[in-house]
Amino acid sequence: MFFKRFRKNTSPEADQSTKDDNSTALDNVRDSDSDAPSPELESSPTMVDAIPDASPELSAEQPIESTPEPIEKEKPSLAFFQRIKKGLSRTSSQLVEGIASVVLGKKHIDDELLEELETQLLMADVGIDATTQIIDKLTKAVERKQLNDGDSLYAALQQQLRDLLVDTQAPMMIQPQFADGKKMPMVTLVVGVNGVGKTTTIGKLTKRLQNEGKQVMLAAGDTFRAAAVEQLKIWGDRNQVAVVSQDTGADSASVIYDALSSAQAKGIDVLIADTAGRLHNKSHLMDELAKVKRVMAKLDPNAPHEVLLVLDAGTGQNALSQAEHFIKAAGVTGLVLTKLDGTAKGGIVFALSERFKLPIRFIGVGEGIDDLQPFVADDFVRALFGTQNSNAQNTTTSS
Ligand SMILES: Nc1nc2c(ncn2[C@@H]2O[C@H](COP(=O)(O)OP(=O)(O)OP(=O)(O)O)[C@@H](O)[C@H]2O)c(=O)[nH]1
Ligand SMILES: [Mg+2]
Repeated sequence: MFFKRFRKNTSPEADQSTKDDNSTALDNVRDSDSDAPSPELESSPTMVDAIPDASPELSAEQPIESTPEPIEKEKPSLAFFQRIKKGLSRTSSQLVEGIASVVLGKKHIDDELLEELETQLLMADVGIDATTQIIDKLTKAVERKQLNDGDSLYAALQQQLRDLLVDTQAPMMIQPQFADGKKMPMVTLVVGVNGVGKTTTIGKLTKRLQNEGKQVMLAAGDTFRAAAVEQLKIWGDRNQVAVVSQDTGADSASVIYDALSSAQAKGIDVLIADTAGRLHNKSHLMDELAKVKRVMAKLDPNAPHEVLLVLDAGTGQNALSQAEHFIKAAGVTGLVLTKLDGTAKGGIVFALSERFKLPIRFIGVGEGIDDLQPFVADDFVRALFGTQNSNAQNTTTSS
């Protein structure tokens, strides 16, 4: 069939990450691979900035609510929808305007039309696997005479895109944790290559969690870059939450261990740990993440409860390769796709979804503190196609 001529190419492309020169320096700050919170984990002084007093109702002795809550309960407002729509405008003009010009108004569907549609999907980084799947289904529907003209093809395509995303819609759940009858913080580890938006995402997520009434603490686990701790502290100040840190060059696992210990003592709801950006194909750097996880488990065998992989949507197909490596090394439980506002390659959402079927917890559609939005498949597709209707007001993010 015509679409078979597009060769399947799943090999990692040349790495597009630009800030990738930290491997040697990170090597220098690596500690031994010891599992235990060994002396070197305790060696640097730990600073805890701006800890607000834990409120009485957050005390570790209090009984804990038992029902997990989705992080976002509000119904999307028009502003919410418009923000996503605006953020997706570049992808929308690449993908949807291209498709609309090719498909809409056509009286007949022939191979040539389907081939043009396929090209448009590939150009927007929907990826070969997802594109093949979509075109395959549409071709069968045409053969069965279920689709007769361009307009019906356009509608069916939107449904196919929605179907591809169904498995990935699962909001981040704030799950109360317990050990020995005591409340434990839900630990979220944030990982990804350099510059994808990890720290910014943490800042935005903190605000979102606070709006849900959660007590949050941050761990400055990026001990590599001198400015990294400061950057996290700025977000801490902005949100008025404690940031646990050590000096640049300290052991990341040590910082996160101290932070978890402090968060447990204070009855914090959610501890979010930042990490240094690292190249996904450098195995020794990826091993450091495994060490961070092992050290955390000394304090809570179930921590981290969430490992968020942050991916820059603008890296296109390279995001697939990053995801593959981080899933192996860090046990990723959810994705955050950032910078959807700055790229025409937002079709990567479909490629990721088709390949990994991992929950996409959030999408980043701008640099502002409110520009992190829970991922809702239906909203995403409607925002992309600019087809908001009255249903938008009734869509919730709960799975
Ligand atoms: N337009 C846009 N910019 C974003 C978004 N998310 C993050 N950024 C920007 O991306 C840049 C890098 O963000 P950081 O949060 O520092 O990225 P990082 O992954 O922590 O980087 P390293 O710590 O160096 O690995 C910053 O200028 C952010 O403002 C987004 O959703 N949209
Ligand atoms: Mg950072």
